[in-house]
Amino acid sequence: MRTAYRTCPLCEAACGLELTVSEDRVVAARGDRDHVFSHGFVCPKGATFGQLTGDPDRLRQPLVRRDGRHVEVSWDEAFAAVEAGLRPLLERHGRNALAIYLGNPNAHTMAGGLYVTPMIKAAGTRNVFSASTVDQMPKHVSSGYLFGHPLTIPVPDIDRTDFLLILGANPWESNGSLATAADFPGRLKAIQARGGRFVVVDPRRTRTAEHADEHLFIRPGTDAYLLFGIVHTLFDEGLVNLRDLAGHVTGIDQVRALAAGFGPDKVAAACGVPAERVRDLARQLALSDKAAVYGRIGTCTVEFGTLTSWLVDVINVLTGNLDRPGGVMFPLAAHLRPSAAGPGKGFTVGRWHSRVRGFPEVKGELPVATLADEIETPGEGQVRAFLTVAGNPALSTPNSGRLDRALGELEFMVSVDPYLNETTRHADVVLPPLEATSKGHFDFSFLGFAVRNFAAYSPPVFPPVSPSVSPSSGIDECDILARLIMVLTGAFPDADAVHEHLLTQALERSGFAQSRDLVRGDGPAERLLDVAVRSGAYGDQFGERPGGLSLERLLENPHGIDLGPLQPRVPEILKTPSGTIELCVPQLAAEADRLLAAPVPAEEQLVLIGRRHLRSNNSWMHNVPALVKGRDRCTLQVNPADAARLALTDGDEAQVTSRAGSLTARVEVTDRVMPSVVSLPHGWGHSLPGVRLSVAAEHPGVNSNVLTDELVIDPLSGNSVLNGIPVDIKPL
Ligand SMILES: Nc1nc2c(c(=O)[nH]1)N[C@H]1C(S)=C(S)[C@@H](COP(=O)(O)OP(=O)(O)OC[C@H]3O[C@@H](n4cnc5c(=O)[nH]c(N)nc54)[C@H](O)[C@@H]3O)O[C@H]1N2
Ligand SMILES: Nc1nc2c(c(=O)[nH]1)N[C@H]1C(S)=C(S)[C@@H](COP(=O)(O)OP(=O)(O)OC[C@H]3O[C@@H](n4cnc5c(=O)[nH]c(N)nc54)[C@H](O)[C@@H]3O)O[C@H]1N2
Ligand code: SF4
Ligand SMILES: [Mo]
Repeated sequence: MRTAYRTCPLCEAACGLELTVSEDRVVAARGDRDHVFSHGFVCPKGATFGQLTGDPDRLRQPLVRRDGRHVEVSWDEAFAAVEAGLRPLLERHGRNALAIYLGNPNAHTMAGGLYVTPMIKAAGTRNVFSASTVDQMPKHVSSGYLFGHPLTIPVPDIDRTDFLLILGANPWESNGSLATAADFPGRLKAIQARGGRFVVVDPRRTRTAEHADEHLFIRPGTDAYLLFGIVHTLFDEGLVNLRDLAGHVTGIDQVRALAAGFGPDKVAAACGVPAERVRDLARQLALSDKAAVYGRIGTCTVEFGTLTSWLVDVINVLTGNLDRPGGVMFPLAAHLRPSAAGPGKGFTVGRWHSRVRGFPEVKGELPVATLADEIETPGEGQVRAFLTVAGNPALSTPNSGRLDRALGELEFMVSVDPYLNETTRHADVVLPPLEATSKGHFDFSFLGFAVRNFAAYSPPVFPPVSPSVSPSSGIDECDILARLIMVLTGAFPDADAVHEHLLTQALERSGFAQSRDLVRGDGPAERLLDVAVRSGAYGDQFGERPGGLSLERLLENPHGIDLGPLQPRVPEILKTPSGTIELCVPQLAAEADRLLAAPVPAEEQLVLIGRRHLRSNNSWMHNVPALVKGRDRCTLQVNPADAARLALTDGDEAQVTSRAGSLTARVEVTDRVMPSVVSLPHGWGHSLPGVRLSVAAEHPGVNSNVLTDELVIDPLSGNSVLNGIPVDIKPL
């Protein structure tokens, strides 16, 4: 037995784990008490890390579908099958005949951070889709317009704030998102312990809401009204105070004019939050010395998602809390560098459009809500082949019943995924990456959203065995993606040539092309990390700044390296054409007008929202016994008043129907959901034929995305609407 330290790769909190390890498996996992960021915190998912990586249902060899059945083959056979399936098809129908879908775990792997972008380039298709358009795309778009770059997203400085307003987030169970904060619950309690307050706005009384100083119910999809009501009050009561941002903001008068139509009485009628509470929130935000507004997925997965995400930061700006300790701030990750001085090009969308419904490209991708259209609709540019990496769109995207049928019509499909699940069952070839314990880990995605700057790298716990030594051993995900790049380009003799090419590119981009011999690292991802970190904000600049960060220094510090509290970054970080925070662009002004003209949602219409549980992670962790045992969690929560009206009692089966589909769910009567709102978690529905998830099959649940509607989207970002879905409910 030995001890190994490793960052948990399962959610955005990036906790340090202390693993007890035998020769070939993780025997126990607990929080790493010496970790500079998580200080010993762990949740039930991190604690079952060993069971997850040791899951007997995990694929360890590639699968190829023969006569409708998936059979194990060697890696060479699998890549030959990919080549045979893909190359002629792309030659005949063109590059756009291939669609790519990138799922959430790409944000949690080094391969996702380093090899996915080159793979998309190699594919040369415009049909790129990802979990971003069922998640945070509105925040990218609003940040792009405000600050000039879609990744310039401010995070709440929760360790120093006095007052935090949380909308549409439940970090007590999700552990936070677009705000990496290990032990989010502990950090929220610390606000209260130092005399501060936090308020939660949510249609459901979540665990976060229970611990809050105040919880306000809100009608799903109506946060934009509430936030506009706050903006209106800030102007109306003379509470606007830019503080240090004065001179760095343009567009204030336009925002004042837009907000004029959203008086507290008007917004109260639309969102259900009383007018006096709207005014009071504005006053608390303006009068607290340090205040922050934080909105997350409940504010994104709605029809006015970009407008809502924008309003969150408009308030942070108008109260002078953006880029200020205790407000919302911009992290500086170790693998990145501060920007060059001066304005930038700004943010634009629409370099191309989706073929069938004409949606603009955003951040290089198209809305996943239109993927089925692209597969089903004949004509030039029709999608005929599909590549998924770490995604389960058959469960996680809207009207997934339709998408599931469309996947069955494809001519060829490849999935890079460790499970044969609801999506990969359609694949002709499944390429399973090594388990997390056999790969290194660095959070390229999340360190840029951390509420305190820090860096950590974890080496593989079990060094991978080459498939030439043991044919049943997997290959690293970077090698899988490199071999896909070979197939897609036809340009490289082997995976090593791809790795070498990317390393040369990275060195050139960093300005250290001459330092090739100084690069360290056992694997290709590690070498790219070394280049990024050494040329990054805190790096040793390949010896120019002795004592600076490098892969070597990260390896010497298995509990991570603390890089201090967040620092102000305005104006360096602003890359809009004017070099200011552009508070009001025409796209958002038009959205505000659209909201003003929109019919106020009918109060008696039943609407569906989702629900995350501490022991789930989207769709893919229901095969770990410890995480699914106990009471059935896939229930339809119904408010007692609605239950009485619909003649439903606790434990009944109900038929739930939307424009998109219909399903049967077990009813749980609870006043945790507000009247006219019902809640069903997503990521369930594991009873489809061809799936190899033996534990999940015993607790299948139902797929809530059968009900969500692919025809309604947030127009500015292309994001799906997954909350506030109109439904009819009948007892069975
Ligand atoms: N109704 C509703 N739908 C939702 C949401 C909601 O709130 N409500 N939430 C949305 C959100 S926020 C998200 S992010 C999406 C998630 O949507 P997806 O990313 O499509 O789905 P996941 O369930 O995260 O599936 C992850 C897949 O990655 C595989 N995987 C796990 N680890 C690895 C790895 O290391 N490498 C590779 N290659 N594969 C791996 C798993 O086996 C699984 O197939 O769901 C969205 N869908
Ligand atoms: N345990 C667990 N942790 C996870 C995940 C998981 O599946 N399980 N998924 C991970 C992923 S991929 C992500 S993106 C993050 C998401 O992290 P969070 O954003 O914290 O996600 P949720 O827990 O879904 O919280 C969203 C809240 O919004 C509420 N809501 C719904 N509609 C509205 C609305 O219109 N207005 C308002 N104000 N609220 C609304 C819901 O009731 C819910 O409580 O979690 C991550 N962490
Ligand atoms: S909170 Fe997230 S990172 Fe921390 S142990 Fe749980 S799943 Fe892992
Ligand atoms: Mo997500």
